[in-house]
Amino acid sequence: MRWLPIIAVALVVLIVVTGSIFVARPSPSLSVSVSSPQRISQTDLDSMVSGANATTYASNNTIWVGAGVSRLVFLAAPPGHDEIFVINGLLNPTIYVSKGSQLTVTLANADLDMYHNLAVTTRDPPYSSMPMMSHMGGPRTSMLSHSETGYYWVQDMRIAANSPGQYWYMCEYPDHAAIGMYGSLVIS
Ligand SMILES: [Cu+2]
Repeated sequence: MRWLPIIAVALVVLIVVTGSIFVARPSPSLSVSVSSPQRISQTDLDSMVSGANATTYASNNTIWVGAGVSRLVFLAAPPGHDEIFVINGLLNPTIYVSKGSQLTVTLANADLDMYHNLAVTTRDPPYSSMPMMSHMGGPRTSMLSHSETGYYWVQDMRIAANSPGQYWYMCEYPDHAAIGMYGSLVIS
C-alpha cells in the first residue's frame, strides 16, 4: 500500500497542471465570428487596405482604432518580412481598439511559400513552438495557403470589442509565434 500516497500525489499534480492550462487562462470572451477563406486579387486587396478606418503612428509602432466600424488588413509575411505581420505598413504593431467598436481584421497571406493563420489569445508571450496546444478554444482563422502572383488567400475575423483587456494576435503555425509572429491588441 506504499504506492497509494504516490498515486494520490501524482493525481493532484496532474489536476493542478491540467487546470492551469485549461482553466487559469480562459480564452478571450470576445464576440468573434470568422468568415470562410476566399481567394482575391491584388486589386481587391488594395481597396481593402485603403479602406482601413484607423490612425497609424509609425513613430511608436501603434494603430488606434476608434469607435464605430473599422477594418484592418493583416498581411502575413509579405516578401522581405518572414514570420511578421505587416499592418498599415507597420511590423507587428500594438493595436489599440476603442471598447464597443466593430473591428474586422482581414488576414491576407502574402507569403510566397508558407502557411499562416491568425489567432487571438489572452495568453502572454513568449510562445511555445506549438502554441495551438495551449490555446484551445480561442478564436482563430484557418491556416491560409501562400499567395500566388496577383492573388491572395484572405479570411475575415469580425471582433466585437466589448471586453476590455489585453489580448494578443498571433500566428499558430509551428514556430512562427515563438520567433516573433505576434503583437499586442488592447481593448479599452
Ligand atoms: Cu505564420
